[in-house]
Amino acid sequence: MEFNNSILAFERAQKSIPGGVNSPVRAFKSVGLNPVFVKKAKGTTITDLDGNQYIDCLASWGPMLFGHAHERILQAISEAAVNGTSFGAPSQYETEMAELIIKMVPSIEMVRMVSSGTEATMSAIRLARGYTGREAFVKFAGNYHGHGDSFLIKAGSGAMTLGIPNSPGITKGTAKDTLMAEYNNLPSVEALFLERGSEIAAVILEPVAGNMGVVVPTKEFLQGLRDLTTKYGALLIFDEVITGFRLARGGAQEYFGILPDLTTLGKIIGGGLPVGAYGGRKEIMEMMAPVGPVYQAGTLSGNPLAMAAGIAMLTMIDETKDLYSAMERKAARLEKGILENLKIAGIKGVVNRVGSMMTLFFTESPKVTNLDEAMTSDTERYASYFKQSLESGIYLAPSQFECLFVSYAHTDEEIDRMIDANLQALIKL
Ligand code: HOZ
Repeated sequence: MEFNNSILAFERAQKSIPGGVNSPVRAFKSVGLNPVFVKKAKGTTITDLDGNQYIDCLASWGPMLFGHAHERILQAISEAAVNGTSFGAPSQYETEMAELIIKMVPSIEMVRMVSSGTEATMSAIRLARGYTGREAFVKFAGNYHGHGDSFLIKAGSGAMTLGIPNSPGITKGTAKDTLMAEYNNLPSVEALFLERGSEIAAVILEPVAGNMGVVVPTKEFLQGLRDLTTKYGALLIFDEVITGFRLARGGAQEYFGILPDLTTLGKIIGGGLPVGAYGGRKEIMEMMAPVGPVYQAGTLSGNPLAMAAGIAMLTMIDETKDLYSAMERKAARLEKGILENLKIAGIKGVVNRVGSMMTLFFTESPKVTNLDEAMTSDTERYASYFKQSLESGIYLAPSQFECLFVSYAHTDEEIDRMIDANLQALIKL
């Protein structure tokens, strides 16, 4: 494969954009390669500037359940655009979107739209603090909730990939209110509540972690968090930016049958356009201005193009009866193939999967249930695996600590090609 045009594009980009990218993990730094510049994407196929084609397993970090440039989403965007691209004033799109989210997500009675998952989590924490009158919150090592100051402490995703989980620029004053606990370790949360229960406004988590690679919670862990937060009068916040509408119509909360007080959403609900949202019980959400005193605002919040795309996306999700069963079947087949390949290639690894999200960890550890275990992965081995996969036409996340996403749009033939490419890559490691 030739990458000459991507190399030139990256050289040019680095002169005007820090690191040549607008989000760090895209720079392919941790896999030691030049990033591939995308020219276009349609369905499950990405085409780069050099004309190379890849089966896409990144899905724009999750949202492309139906593949890229889906006709219904394109049509919704173009129909909306004719009538104006931003109003900074209410439109009925926003209400329709809110009604769809409320209908589909079990715990949401009211919802506020914002423009990214980062805005959603920042606002949800502010709301939890305003509602409870408390300042601290509990976050789990390796969970990533966007780049708001108070979340960049032992953060996953790009921050972890690049070795900067605690970013400079976060003041001690901010950091002191973020209490750290270990994922899947309920006693680590109990200890914090025992010590500082009356100061804790919320516990926030990814109900399936996707930003230290996929890490699956035990049902007891989630139930324990629900019980603890209720006991101490703190709010439970599920960050469903990745899991919302991907694991089930009602997200991880429907999948596991455990309801949070607040939920944050992103990515999928914009059908690929920049959108986030946070929602929950009415009495909590009515703390937000202009009804209540907690402030949050944005000219682009509820943007008509993003709402139109999101309405089309959620409507398709609602109408596609075999969506989750089909993704489960395809992802299970891929998982089985990868596990068999590991045996054939004699390579140690752990595959964590829930529904259509999975990660192959190159680790000797028998399981990966928290950040420490995720960190035992051989990231250099992942980098070689990534490179081999790319050259066989498979586009994976450029980091060990992210997810592989199976889409409804992937065909069985593509799943077989992924399994074949996986074996070829493993054999060469
Ligand atoms: N936070 C994203 C991964 N979980 C990365 C977003 C991006 O680089 O585009």
